[in-house]
Amino acid sequence: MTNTTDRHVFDENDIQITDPKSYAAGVPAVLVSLRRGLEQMGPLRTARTLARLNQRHGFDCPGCAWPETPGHRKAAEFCENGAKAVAEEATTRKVGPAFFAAHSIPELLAQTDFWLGQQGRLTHPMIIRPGGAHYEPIGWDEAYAVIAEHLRALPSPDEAIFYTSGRTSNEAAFVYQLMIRSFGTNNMPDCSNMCHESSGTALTETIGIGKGSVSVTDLEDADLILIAGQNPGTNHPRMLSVLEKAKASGATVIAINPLPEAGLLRFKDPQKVNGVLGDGAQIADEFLQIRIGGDQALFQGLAKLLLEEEDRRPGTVLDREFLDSRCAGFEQWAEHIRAVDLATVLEATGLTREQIEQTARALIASNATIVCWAMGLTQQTHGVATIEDAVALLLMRGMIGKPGAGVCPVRGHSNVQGDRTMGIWEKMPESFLQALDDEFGIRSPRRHGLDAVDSIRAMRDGAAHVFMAMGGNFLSATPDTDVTAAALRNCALTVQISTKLNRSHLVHGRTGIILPSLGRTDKDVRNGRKQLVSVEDSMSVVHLSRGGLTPAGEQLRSEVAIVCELAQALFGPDHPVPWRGFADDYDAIRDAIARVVPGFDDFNTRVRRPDGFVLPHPPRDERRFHTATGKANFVVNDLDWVPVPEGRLILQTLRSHDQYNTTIYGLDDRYRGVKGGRRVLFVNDRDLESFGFAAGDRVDLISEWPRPDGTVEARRADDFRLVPYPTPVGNVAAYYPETNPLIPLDHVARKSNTPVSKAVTIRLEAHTPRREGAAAPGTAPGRPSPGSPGRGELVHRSVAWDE
Ligand SMILES: Nc1nc2c(c(=O)[nH]1)N[C@H]1C(S)=C(S)[C@@H](COP(=O)(O)OP(=O)(O)OC[C@H]3O[C@@H](n4cnc5c(=O)[nH]c(N)nc54)[C@H](O)[C@@H]3O)O[C@H]1N2
Ligand SMILES: Nc1nc2c(c(=O)[nH]1)N[C@H]1C(S)=C(S)[C@@H](COP(=O)(O)OP(=O)(O)OC[C@H]3O[C@@H](n4cnc5c(=O)[nH]c(N)nc54)[C@H](O)[C@@H]3O)O[C@H]1N2
Ligand SMILES: [Mo]
Repeated sequence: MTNTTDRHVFDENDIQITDPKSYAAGVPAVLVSLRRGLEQMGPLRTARTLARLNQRHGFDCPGCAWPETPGHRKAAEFCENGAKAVAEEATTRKVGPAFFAAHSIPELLAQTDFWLGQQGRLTHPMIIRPGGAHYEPIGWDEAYAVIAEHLRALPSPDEAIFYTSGRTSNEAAFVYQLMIRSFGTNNMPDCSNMCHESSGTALTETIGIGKGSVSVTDLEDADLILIAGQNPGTNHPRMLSVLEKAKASGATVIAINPLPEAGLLRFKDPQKVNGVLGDGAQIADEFLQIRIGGDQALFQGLAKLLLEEEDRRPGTVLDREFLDSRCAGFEQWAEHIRAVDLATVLEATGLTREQIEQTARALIASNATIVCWAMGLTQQTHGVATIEDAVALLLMRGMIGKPGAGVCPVRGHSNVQGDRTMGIWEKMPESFLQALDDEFGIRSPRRHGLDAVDSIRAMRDGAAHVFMAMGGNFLSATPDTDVTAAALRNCALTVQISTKLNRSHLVHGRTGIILPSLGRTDKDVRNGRKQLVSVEDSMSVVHLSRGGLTPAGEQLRSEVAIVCELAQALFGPDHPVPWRGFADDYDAIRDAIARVVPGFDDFNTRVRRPDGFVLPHPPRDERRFHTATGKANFVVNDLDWVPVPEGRLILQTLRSHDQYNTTIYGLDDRYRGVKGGRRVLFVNDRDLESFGFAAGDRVDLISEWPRPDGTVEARRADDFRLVPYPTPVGNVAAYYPETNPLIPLDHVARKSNTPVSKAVTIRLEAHTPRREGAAAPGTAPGRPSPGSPGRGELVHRSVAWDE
């Protein structure tokens, strides 16, 4: 496997560590994006592709869900990591029948995620039959027939599971959920279950709609912006330009994070001369280095200080008019908050009293406050409660439904919000199901379906037998990798509709099928006409996306076509849904969406406007709250936080600067000073010392989970380098998905069932190399552990550019 002449060969044990950077973007970012494009696509395709990224006549960036600035788009409305996402998809490397013939499943399982992703675009439908070791080509019609046969053979439709990742367009998502509900189940887990489910749950309960209430303009107009549990420099880089603008017009930005993330400290805008030459703009005015899981304590502590100031100087803090006319539950909540013990708040947050008082003063001084957040808040046991307390902090001062103020959950996948709007949810409300039934003459099932965690349980326990995924990488994205692997292998059939090879293709059911699909950048022609799709960004703006690249092969089909063709095979010619018409003309799908989904009237016309259109949002538009009380709700939550048990550490699992979720772009985390490897554990100097380790030591991570019977379940992830880092004492960080085998399936957030990826109790052991060939724990002998990708060095096949 070794080819030392190849310049891409990495020895993951040869990791270089330098000091973390205190600024994001700038010239290195421009260079990295061009280099990645050239490596994957060659010069012509790179120039052509990047010129269309996020432009009105181009395609929506398959990176994050951050909106485009309406009206004035720059020539280059993208970031380094958007360019990497595009290069990853628009690559000219290919994975076809010859590749699968050459590599058996055990061989592929031994490769790293990085290596798998680097092999290129999937080009042919493939099948692996019971007992087989290789995927083999299969025709589309035969593949559909195999899937339909398996689905029809199930005793109940609820024994099938249909996953969705968040890149799927509105049109594809709508026909997909229509097929699934026509089949008879609501088992529709999606990546949102592992992402912003806590936000959706908290916002629905408090303000009556599970979406953010602000626009880009609001951010620019804000007086005060809190950014909690989010790393925009890496994951939403275009947000930095907006923050820079907000600051130029006087906003104060407070970053709340256990880590001093580069993007929050300083930002150099590569689009501007001073960004290239100068020191860049200071983004965060204050950095609250909070302990992992301390945010609810911070929000409750702040609320208490605000209530006390109102007592001292009545009428100066609370928006009484708003509270009286628009809110419910304030008095009860305030009574609860007054009883909060500030000593506990200081212990839970690790902050000083002065820091909290200063933040309280900033909240009182601000006439327009926005709270932004992402995974640092949602992936916590008390994620829903934390967000409800953040909302309460805004509501008490009337900070919603007015310019420059509101809630801003910053979404991940580029259409994760749109997929939900289109009905990808295991518990869509009755009004949606009824509208769907009325439009199509079907009978949607009413019983709620399974989310991601419950789907794994069902497959593990033999209660579900067919698993199908519209994009994503279910195995690597979900917690408890070995348990998920066993669950998937327990299925009769697994089907992956994908653009790129990933670990989920290698851990399959008795029969496994791969269906290669077009991506966002690809030209989609049906019936001689170029088809358009639409997406909804993090701020509820719906707009078109038009791919333009020549697809990786003749065999690729669009997600819409795949769903409609499978539905025809499954339901036969007499089904009431016009599948054929939908596959040939996406305008017809949009016309149906317009009749079923609120806010989409005149969809086909409005989506063709230059900047698309904004969906209704009652709290933002008219300060109306469609909750059970008809008002904005203050919810009383007991204070919860994450103490560090003696001799243990709390691990958060996060993204490096060189990955898109489970897709690994490269092995460098530039802003955090890591080069050439991913198996690192960021740890405070004092913990290094107290545990008797030195920088660079190799350790094994063992997570501990108490069973109901009092015993402890241990999970391991082996061989991580210790990297001293400015993280709070007792709190450590490492990358996902390498650490997912450590997260117990039952470690979930209350109410949202989201895996708690940001607070896992672990201990360290000095790394003991395992005997060569010995099976990793949790796997059958001879079968490589799906969660511990092999350390095989990276070897690139030579590829010929076709453009
Ligand atoms: N380039 C790139 N862009 C992406 C993605 C990607 O992988 N790569 N993924 C996309 C997706 S799906 C998503 S959901 C988003 C994710 O965007 P983020 O949520 O920014 O992603 P994470 O890397 O998980 O970072 C979580 C941040 O929360 C902090 N944190 C951890 N625990 C706590 C805590 O208890 N309290 C507080 N206050 N902070 C905490 C971490 O230090 C880190 O800065 O990005 C999207 N955009
Ligand atoms: N430990 C830990 N686990 C986490 C997280 C964490 O912070 N820590 N974050 C969670 C979050 S926020 C999320 S959103 C999930 C992400 O979970 P997923 O969305 O399931 O994972 P991705 O890595 O984004 O999926 C990548 C795969 O999608 C396929 N793909 C890409 N584009 C397309 C397309 O256009 N069409 C189709 N059909 N396929 C496509 C490719 O085959 C690629 O390999 O992971 C979650 N898991
Ligand atoms: Mo996400």
